Amino acid sequence: MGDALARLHDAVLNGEFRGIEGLIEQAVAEGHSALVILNTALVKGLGEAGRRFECGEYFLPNLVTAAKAMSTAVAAIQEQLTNEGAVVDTRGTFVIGTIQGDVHNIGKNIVAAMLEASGFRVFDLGVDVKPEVFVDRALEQGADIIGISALMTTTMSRQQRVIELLVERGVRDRFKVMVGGAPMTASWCQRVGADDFATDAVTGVQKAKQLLAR
Ligand code: B12
Repeated sequence: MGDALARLHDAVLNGEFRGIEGLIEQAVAEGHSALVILNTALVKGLGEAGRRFECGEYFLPNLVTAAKAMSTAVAAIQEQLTNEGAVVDTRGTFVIGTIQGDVHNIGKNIVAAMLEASGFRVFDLGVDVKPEVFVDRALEQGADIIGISALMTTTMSRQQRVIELLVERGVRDRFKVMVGGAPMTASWCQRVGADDFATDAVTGVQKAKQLLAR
């Protein structure tokens, strides 16, 4: 790992959000692409913070500052992440949000940035989004794909509610639906009646393109 990448990894892990934009600039100056910075430094740093939280070495305040450092770094790199795609044509409209009860948005924001980089028009509904709001906004925006993020086993079930509402309103076949987030599996995707799922942004974008090609 380059010098700036290693320092970025540690800055996220240690929750040192002040000055993290400067480290991003340094990593870019060292010639690293936004995707490399994201995957080799930032995601790994936050992953290690998550591991430490799981085994009791880190407490919630540590996780909060690590997440703040990650969010600051992702915001600093977002424009470059989008520019790296440099796609001119619009592939389709993607309405994305984190489901009700869940405020995890780091991964969702990365997916949104990478979708934009790949030519999608993205409407980001934010976090803690009610199932009804997914459906209303998708109809308003003429979405092609609805993407529902959930990071917790306790909030996953509400993804299913979005699909039930689409069926109840007789509009299920107007949209492709993707469920996303670390706890997603093929069997969960099938059980809730989604069209596809992803547990990382790169696969998510690939699958979104495939869904529209069908
Ligand atoms: C950072 C973090 C936080 C931060 C979130 C900050 C933020 N702005 O997002 C803070 C500190 C606020 C937080 C709070 C909580 N958290 Co938390 N958190 C995490 C942690 C460490 C990392 C999540 C993350 O950002 N990962 C990095 C990103 C890049 O990865 P990702 O989120 O998986 O996203 C990728 C994919 O999932 C996919 N993807 C995501 N969304 C979508 C959407 C679509 C459409 C597609 C296609 C793909 C896709 O692509 C993304 C990019 O590659 C995880 C542990 C872990 N290892 O996942 C716990 C974790 C998710 N949290 C957990 C818990 C319990 C909580 C709290 C309840 C803690 C508490 N006691 O208060 C609260 C809940 C708050 C709430 N109501 O939502 C648990 C959930 C357990 C469970 N039952 O499922 C975890 C698993 C930790 C643990 N093992 O205990 N958390």
